[in-house]
Amino acid sequence: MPRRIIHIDLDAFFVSVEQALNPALKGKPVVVGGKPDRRGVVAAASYEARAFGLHAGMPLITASRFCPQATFLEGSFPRYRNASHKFMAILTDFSPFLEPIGLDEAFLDVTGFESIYGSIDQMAGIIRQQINKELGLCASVGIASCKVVAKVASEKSKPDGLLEIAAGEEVSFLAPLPIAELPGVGKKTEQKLKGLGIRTIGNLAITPLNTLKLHLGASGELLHQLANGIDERKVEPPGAAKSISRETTFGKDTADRSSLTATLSYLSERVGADLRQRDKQARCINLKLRYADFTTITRSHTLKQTTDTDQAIFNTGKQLLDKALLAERQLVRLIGIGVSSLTEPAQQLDMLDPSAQRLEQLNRAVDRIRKKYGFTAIQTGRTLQLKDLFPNDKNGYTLETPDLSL
Ligand code: DCP
Ligand code: CA
Repeated sequence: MPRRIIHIDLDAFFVSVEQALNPALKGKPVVVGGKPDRRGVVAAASYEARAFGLHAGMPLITASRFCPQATFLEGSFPRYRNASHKFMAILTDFSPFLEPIGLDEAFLDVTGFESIYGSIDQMAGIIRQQINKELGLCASVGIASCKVVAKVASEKSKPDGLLEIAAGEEVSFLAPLPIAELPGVGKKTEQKLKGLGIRTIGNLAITPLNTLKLHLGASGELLHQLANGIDERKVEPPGAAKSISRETTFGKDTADRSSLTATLSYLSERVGADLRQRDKQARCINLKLRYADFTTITRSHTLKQTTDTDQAIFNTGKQLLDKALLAERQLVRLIGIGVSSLTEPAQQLDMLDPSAQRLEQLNRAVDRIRKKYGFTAIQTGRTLQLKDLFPNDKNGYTLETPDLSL
């Protein structure tokens, strides 16, 4: 049975939340990211500001030159998180098959729901109205038979739009669009494809698979399928994880502290990214070690305050590791780090010290870049050392444990 999938994405999210709180800002060029005399970049720009060429990632100082009359706001992450929770709660009322992506985006599988709402198009209309009424925000919607086409359709419908692609029209809808508009094509891939004379998604769809595999490796095959509107990926509700952990076995048992620390740091970043993707915080940090003789130990520490930062996970893991290494002098075969006692994020974060908030925002920014360019696009000094230990590609290091999730 052909599926019907909705992709929904809030317009100019951070800015729109500010405009809903202060209606005097509506219809005006507004930027969230900070005052232009501060170093930093635009996090979100209203569509009125975009008309002046402003966009996310642009230095604030450049933004203020292009559009001096814009209102520049510091913004408040807890406010956006709060709005995000309300947004997701509205969506849950419409379908249990909900997959949130970040704070302001989600997929819904609504196959068969026509009979309840008349049509999926009408259903999406009701969802958009409700979001507007309850949150004062505009959402754009794409409807299609698979995730990739629904996502591109919502992007095309922006702002405040709705675009449904009928079954059978996926390929003709995608074909004229520039390759950069296909999810999964980042800057590097775009350049490579252009080098091969491939400019549109349609060009990509008819390029022989072998050519793509030769130039792009395994991701060539995936992109070829997506360009042809073939995307079997399911809408996956996140599920209530009780704990999140990552572990790996070393190729050769080791007692080398810097290798152990580098691996721990990398695994902590993986756990942190997963935790933030689920929008959860953790109270308990757990370290696991297996020694050369296969005895396995776990050591745990309970934090005073819940966290979702890579740094807190690593720092606690490192203390547990140092203690364990002092107590046992054997070579290490496997190392793992995990978090448990998961809770909803604390809402009073803005009352804490600003450095905690900055760290939170830094981690979120790193997550976004990694989502776009691959996990190893950003590395810390500590994990760089892993280059000598494990092979890596854009998705991360190839560790001995092929499936890093437990
Ligand atoms: N964000 C950020 N830094 C970026 C990109 C995004 O802080 N480089 C934040 C601010 C955005 C929010 O994430 O409001 C959602 O990102 P989107 O890419 O969905 O962008 P917007 O919602 O702002 O605009 P659009 O209407 O294009 O979806
Ligand atoms: Ca958005």
